[in-house]
Amino acid sequence: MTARILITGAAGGVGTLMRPRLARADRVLRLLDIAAVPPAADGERVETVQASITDMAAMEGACSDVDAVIHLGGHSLERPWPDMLETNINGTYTVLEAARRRGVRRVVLASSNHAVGFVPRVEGQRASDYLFPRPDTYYGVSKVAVEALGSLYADRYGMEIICIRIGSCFERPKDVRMLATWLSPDDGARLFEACLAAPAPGFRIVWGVSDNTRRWFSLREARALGYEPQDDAERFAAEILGERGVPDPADPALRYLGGVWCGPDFDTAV
Ligand code: 15L
Repeated sequence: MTARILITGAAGGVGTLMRPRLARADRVLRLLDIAAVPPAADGERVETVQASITDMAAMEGACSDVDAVIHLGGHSLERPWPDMLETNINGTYTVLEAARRRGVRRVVLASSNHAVGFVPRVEGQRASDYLFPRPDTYYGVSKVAVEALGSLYADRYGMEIICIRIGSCFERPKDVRMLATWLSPDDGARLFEACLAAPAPGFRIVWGVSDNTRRWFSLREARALGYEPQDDAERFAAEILGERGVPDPADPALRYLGGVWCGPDFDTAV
């Protein structure tokens, strides 16, 4: 049977990386973004929707005849509070409420390491799943709210909600911290597939990270869902350390899970 998966934020960074990787012969991807989504290529089983995740009528329409939602939409960097409130928090409420109204039972929510960014990093230890929130920015607060909304919709309405605290999902790690926090695009797709396929997950919070040699985060809960990472940022280590130099262990960028986002000067200018 053909499944239809709605992906919000489909024209964004992670959405663009996931589009080809989540394509399957027995699946239609409904790609939604406030920006124009590139149209379906020949043979691609894709529907495109240009709409805001804060528009309830549009989101209800987008959730019609959908088997699951992957919610990536929203700001992915620090922004002034009103932007976070409207797009990330109200947007996630709207997505979850529209999904509920249209009977979509499973929603995968993109959370972030910045929900717990102010957790100090302990050398040789991996941050556990379900860490209590310690956001490092308004963006981090918005991701805590995303998780809280997911928890509410799971408990109140019996929906299946998986929040992924994504590390750094890019084609390749960009700096020394990302040798620990990298989620390769291929592993990202493996993790989303596990989230879509897991039987009766209820509510979960998992780390989204590859099996990096220098990994800071637990993979226990993600593996329990069926995720089997296959990439390791270590293959980029020589190149990145060559470019950036070996870091001072006292470097503030390595002191907290959130890296430079925890610095006193980190603001909306990023
Ligand atoms: C995030 O949540 C951001 O969306 C992304 O741009 C990266 O900066 C990432 O975290 C990170 O911490 O590397």
